[in-house]
Amino acid sequence: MQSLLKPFAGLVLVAGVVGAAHAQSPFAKPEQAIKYRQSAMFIMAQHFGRIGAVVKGERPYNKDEVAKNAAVAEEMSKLPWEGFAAGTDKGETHAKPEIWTNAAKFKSAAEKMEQEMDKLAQVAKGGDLNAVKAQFGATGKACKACHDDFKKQD
Ligand code: ASC
Repeated sequence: MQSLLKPFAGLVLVAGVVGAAHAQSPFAKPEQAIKYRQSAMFIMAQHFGRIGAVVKGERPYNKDEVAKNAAVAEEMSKLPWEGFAAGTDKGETHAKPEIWTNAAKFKSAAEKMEQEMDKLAQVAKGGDLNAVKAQFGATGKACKACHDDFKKQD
């Protein structure tokens, strides 16, 4: 009996590993992962955009307001990535397949954006508008670089 089952032992092991990988996903459905990452990006863009309005002179500079917006954007910048789970490349998404086929490059582009967003939050606390302007530009470049490579154009 044991020898009869042996050929299936590997299969059971693979099934177990695949099952565990799926069980680790915090999302019940792929659509939820997509919505989650888009929601984090949306909130981040809203708060980054409010700083952009100050940078462009469309909104008066208020140190505390900019610092708060930068802190929210920084917190959001940490969230989207777990939403790019396996099997979430299809559906209502602008995600390019390269996110999964070139995962190392995507990870480094994502980390670059997180780092720049973190710097923006630090600089914003300082209250120097010119420094905020410079770091806003650097952060926007990191957003754009990742979008150029990994987001389909609308
Ligand atoms: C934003 C926003 C982005 C980035 C990008 C920067 O405010 O929503 O996606 O900045 O446009 O180039």
